[in-house]
Amino acid sequence: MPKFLKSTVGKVNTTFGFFTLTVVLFWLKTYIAYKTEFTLGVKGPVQEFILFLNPFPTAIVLLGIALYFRGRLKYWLMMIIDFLQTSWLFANILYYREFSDFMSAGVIKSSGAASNNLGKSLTQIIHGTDFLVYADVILLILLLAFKVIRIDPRPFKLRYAATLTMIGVALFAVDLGMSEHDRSDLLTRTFDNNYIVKYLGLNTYAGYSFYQTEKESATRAKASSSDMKSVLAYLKKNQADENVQYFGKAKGKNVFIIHLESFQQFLIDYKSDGKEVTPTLNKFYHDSSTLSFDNFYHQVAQGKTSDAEMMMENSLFGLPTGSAMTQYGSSNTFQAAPAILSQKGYTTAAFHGDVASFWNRDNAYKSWGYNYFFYSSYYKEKSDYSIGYGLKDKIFFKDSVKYLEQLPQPFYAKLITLTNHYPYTLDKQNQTIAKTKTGDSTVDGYVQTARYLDQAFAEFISYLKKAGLYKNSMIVLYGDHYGISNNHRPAIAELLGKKTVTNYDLAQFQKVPFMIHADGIKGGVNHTYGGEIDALPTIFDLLGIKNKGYIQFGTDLLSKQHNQTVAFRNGDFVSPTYSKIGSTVYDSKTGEKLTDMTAEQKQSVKQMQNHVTTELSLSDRVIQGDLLRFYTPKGFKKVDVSDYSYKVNKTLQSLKDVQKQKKTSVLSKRDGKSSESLYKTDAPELSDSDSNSDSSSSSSDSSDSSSNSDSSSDASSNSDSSTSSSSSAESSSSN
Ligand code: GP9
Ligand code: MN
Repeated sequence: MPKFLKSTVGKVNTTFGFFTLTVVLFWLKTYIAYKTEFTLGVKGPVQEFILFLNPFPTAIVLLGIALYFRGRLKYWLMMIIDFLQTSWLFANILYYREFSDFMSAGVIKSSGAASNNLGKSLTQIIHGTDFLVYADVILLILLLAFKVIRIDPRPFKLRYAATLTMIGVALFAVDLGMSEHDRSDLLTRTFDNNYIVKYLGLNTYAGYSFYQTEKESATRAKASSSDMKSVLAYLKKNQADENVQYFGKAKGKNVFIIHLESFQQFLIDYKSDGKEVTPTLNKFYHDSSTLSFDNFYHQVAQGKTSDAEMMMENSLFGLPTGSAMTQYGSSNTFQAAPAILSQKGYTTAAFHGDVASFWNRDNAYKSWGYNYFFYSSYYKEKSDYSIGYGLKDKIFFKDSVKYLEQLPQPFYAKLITLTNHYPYTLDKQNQTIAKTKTGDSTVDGYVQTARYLDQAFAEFISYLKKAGLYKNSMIVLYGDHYGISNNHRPAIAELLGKKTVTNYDLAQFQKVPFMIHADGIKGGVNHTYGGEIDALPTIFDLLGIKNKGYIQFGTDLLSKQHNQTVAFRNGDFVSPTYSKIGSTVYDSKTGEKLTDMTAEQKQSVKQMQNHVTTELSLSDRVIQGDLLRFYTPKGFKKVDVSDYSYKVNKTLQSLKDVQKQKKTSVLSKRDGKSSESLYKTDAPELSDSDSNSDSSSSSSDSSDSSSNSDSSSDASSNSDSSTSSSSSAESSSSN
C-alpha cells in the first residue's frame, strides 16, 4: 500500500479520524437520499450548494456529543447517535414515498387521526433496498467489533471537542443565513416541510417539527370544553339571521369556488393603456345574475393563500403569525365547507397546479373533508406548461376538466389559480397587454398576468356553458389577497392616479373581489362592508344551509344583522363609518384623519375595536386549542382523515367506481363521452402538434405523470429563488 494511503487509513484508528469517517458517510447517504428519494425542488447553484452543505452542521454537532465522553464509550455513543439519525432518515424515506411529505412529530406522537393509517400501508411501501441506509452504521460497527478499526482509548481533548461543536454551529449559521437570504421568513411563515429540509436539512427539520408540535400540544392540553362555552356565547350574540329573500336560492346547484390568485378589486373595470385589463371578469361582475361586493376586504396575514382558504371555507381567521393550515391543518378537528357539503350529498374536490404539500394542503384538505384533491401530479407537465409556482392558468383550467367531468353532481369544486402571482412574470407569447409604466418592476407586470387570468377564466366559463354546467352551478369568485404590497407606495399612487397614498388609501387597497353568480338570483353591486371571514355564511345562505350551530366567525353579507366592521388580522379595521389603521382613526366617508373626536365617536370606535379584538382572539383560541374537538354541530359527522387518500392511482380508481354508483357526473350524462373536446383554449403551449394527444390524454396518462411531480416542485422553488431578492420586503408588508 502506498505510504500516503497507509497513513490516511491509519488515521481511522484515531478518534478524530473515525469521527470524520462517520460524519462523511452520514452526509453521503443523506445527500444521496435527498437526490433520489425526495422531491425537494432544488433550483439554481445557491440552492444546490445549500443542499450539499446542510447535512454537515447537525451531523457534526450531534455526533460530536460523543466526543465529550471517555474511552470506548465515545465510540459506541457515536454509533447510537448515528443509528438514531439514520432511523429518522429511514422513516422519512418510507413516509415520503406514501405521502409526498416529511413525517412530522405530530404523526409520531399521535396514533390516531394524524397517523394516516401509516401502519397498514408500511408493508406495501417498504423496499428491501431501503435498509441500505443502515449499511454504513452496520459496517462501522462490524469494523469496530472485529477490530479492523482500532478504538482509540485516549480521551479526546475537551477543547478539540468544543472546537468541533463550534464548527458545527458556525456551519449551521452559514446554512441558515444563506437560506434566509434565498427564502426569507423560512421558519416563521411555515410554508412547506419540503422547504425546511431543502434548506436546513432533515435533522433540523426534526427539531423544528418537535418544537412546533410541543408548542401546539401545550396549548391544546390547556384548552378544555369550557373554553368552547365563551365561543358559543359570543356566537350566540353575534351570528346573524339569514336573508329570506336569498335563502336557498341556489340550493342543489353545483358550487364553483374560483380562487383568483393575488387579485385586487381595483383591477375590476380598471383600464391600462386605454384598455380594460380584465374584460371578462368585468362583464361577470356587472352581470344581472351576479351578486358583486365592492367593499370586500382580504384579511390575511403571513399565511397568505392559506389564510384566505381557512377563512373562505371555515369562517375561522388565520393566525397572527405562520399558517394555521400548516401548523394545525393535519391534527385539528375542523367542520369545513367541504365536509359539511359532502355530508349533504355533494362531491367535493380541490384543484391546484402546485405540489400537494404547499401550505400543507395534502393534510389540511383531508381534515376539511375534501373527497378529492387534484394537484400537480394529476396534470401533464412540460417545461413550458409551468411558470412560478406551477401550471399556467389556461392549461390548469383546461386540464382540470377531465377530472371535473367525473365528479357526481351536485359537486363543490374549488379551483385555485396560480399565474397571477408575484413576481408577475409571463412569457412573451402569453402577453396580450402592455406592462404599466410605473417604473417599479415588481408592479408593472401585474396587469399582464391579471389579463392572462381573465382570459383563462373566459375559456373556462365558455366551457361551462357548453357543458351545461353554467346554468346549474353557483359560481363564486374571490381574490385571496393583495398582489401589490404596501411597500410599493409610489407605484400604487400612480396606478390609482393619485399624487400620494395615505395609510387610509392603502387600507382601501386591500379590497378584493367577491362575486357570486347563479341563474335566478338577483344580482347587482352590493356595497356592504365585509371580508373573507363572511364568505362562508353568505354562501350557505344561498345554498339554503343555516349557519347557526356551526362555529363560524363571519356573518352573512346579505343579512340585515351583518356586522360591517371588517377586522384586519393585525387588529386594525375598516367600516362604513370609521376605520382604524395603526393608532389613527379615519372618517371612512372622507378618508380624512379624525383628530378631535367627540366622546360619542370615541365610544363607537372603542366598541368596534372591542368587537375586532374579541373575534380575532376567540378564533385563535378555537384553532390553537383545537376547540372544535369539543363541539360537533347537530347532524354533522366528525371527519376521519384516514378515510381520505389523494394518491393518484387510488383517486383514479375511485373516480371510475363512483361513475357506476352515481350516474350524475357530466361524463355519465354524456354516456361516457368526454366533454374535453368542448374546451377551447388559445394557450400557445398546447397549439403544437402534440396538443391533440394532450387533450385526448386519458386518466392513465396522468397517473404516469405522478412521477413528474418533480418538475412542478422545481417550478415552485424556481419562483422562490427568482423572487428571493425582494421577497423579504414583500412578505414583511402588512395591511
Ligand atoms: C402556492 C400558492 C401560492 O401553492 O397557493 O401561495 P401564496 O404565496 O399566494 O400564499
Ligand atoms: Mn395567494
